Amino acid sequence: MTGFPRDFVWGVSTAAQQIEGAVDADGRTPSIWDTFAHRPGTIADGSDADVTCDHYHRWPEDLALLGELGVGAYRFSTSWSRVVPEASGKPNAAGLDFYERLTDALLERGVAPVVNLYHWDLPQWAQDEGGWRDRDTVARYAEYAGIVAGRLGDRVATWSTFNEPFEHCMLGHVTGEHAPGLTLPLDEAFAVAHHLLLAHGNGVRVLREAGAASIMSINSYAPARPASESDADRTVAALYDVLQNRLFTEPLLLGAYPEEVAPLVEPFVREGDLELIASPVDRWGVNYYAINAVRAVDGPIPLEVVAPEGYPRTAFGWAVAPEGLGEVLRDLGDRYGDALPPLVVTENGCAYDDVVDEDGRCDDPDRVRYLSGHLDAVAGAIEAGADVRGYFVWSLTDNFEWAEGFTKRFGLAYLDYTTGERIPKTSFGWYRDRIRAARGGEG
Ligand code: IFM
Repeated sequence: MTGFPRDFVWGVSTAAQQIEGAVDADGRTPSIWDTFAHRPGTIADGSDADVTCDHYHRWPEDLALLGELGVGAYRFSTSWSRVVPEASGKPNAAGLDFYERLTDALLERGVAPVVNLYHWDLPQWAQDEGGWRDRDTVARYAEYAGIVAGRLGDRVATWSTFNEPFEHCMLGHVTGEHAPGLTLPLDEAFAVAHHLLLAHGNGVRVLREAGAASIMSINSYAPARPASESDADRTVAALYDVLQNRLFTEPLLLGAYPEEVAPLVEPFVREGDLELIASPVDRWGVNYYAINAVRAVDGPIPLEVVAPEGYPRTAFGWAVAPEGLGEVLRDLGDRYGDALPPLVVTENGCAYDDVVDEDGRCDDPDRVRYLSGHLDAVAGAIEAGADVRGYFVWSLTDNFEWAEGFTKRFGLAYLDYTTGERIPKTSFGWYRDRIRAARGGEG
């Protein structure tokens, strides 16, 4: 059990759209994901996000789970369409009350709230006004950020502006697999990328004005390997590395787009944008799940991402490759040096086909192996010099896994979607014990 400083932050992460349900309660209006999920054929099991884990009503049970786990921090996101349900921009007091109750209850339990302002759930009204293709959405995001920070800013120390803009941009606006389900040509999608980044910059400004102590940007990383030795696969693996690992990171850290894509983004960039985007942040959120292999294909998107050969796979088909996490943590330091703030692993986890046995237990040894291996990789990276300050498991309970609906279970606790019951899995007790041991046996 070496490698974890005593003040290392142990946490779990969730997202509003995936857990809250209650999509029309207390004034909330639809997000793009509510609209998308109700469109036939979009979600693998034909489900929607109307109820999910019903966290909006059952949050005290989820807080009790956090207490049992003994985590020091809980990362959740606020739902924009719960806080600002209409294009008028008027704040919804009932929506803000919910997040205030949650925040206060976390603080009472000694769990630090980590509030993420955007996890892919744009209000439908904002999409109808043009969504992220439209620069005006940046200003709407800043208004929303100011409203949340105005209500919670005196209690929440740690904030993040966005989660995984790469996936939201590409899956939502290029491949159409995610909401809002657009299939824009890649060059038009760079408008979306730039506006997401600009909104982040505005978010940092607004959060600083509200006195935020610590602000994060959260991006996903996946080492990219060519699927074969062919020149075509090598070329698209390099392109994928730029898009997945550098397109969002370099403007944020260096104030410049990677030269491979800069001319394509340039039409959307105005004076002062890059300075704002590169506003200093305090922590760097790293989401990691797998190493990817990339192969060349014909079509408007010239590449396909597949699992590399030779690794065990999760139920999602993703490679179980803990060394990839170590590689990501070390490479960020190598690539960006002093420009890189201290790192936090803000998501790491795996989907398996978990079942509850006749004794009511859910045994998930594959998840224990996965998490254990990845924590070892984090410890190894720290020993090798990476400045990693925290680790958050995705996720507290099984939840709505976007286009996969409820078919993919990532939770430390099993969610019975018929009764809403939360059943801690073996991995839940394992994580609790691992946290205790890392803290030197304290509860
Ligand atoms: O469930 C998602 C989460 O919303 C964003 N990061 C990846 C997770 C697993 O796919």
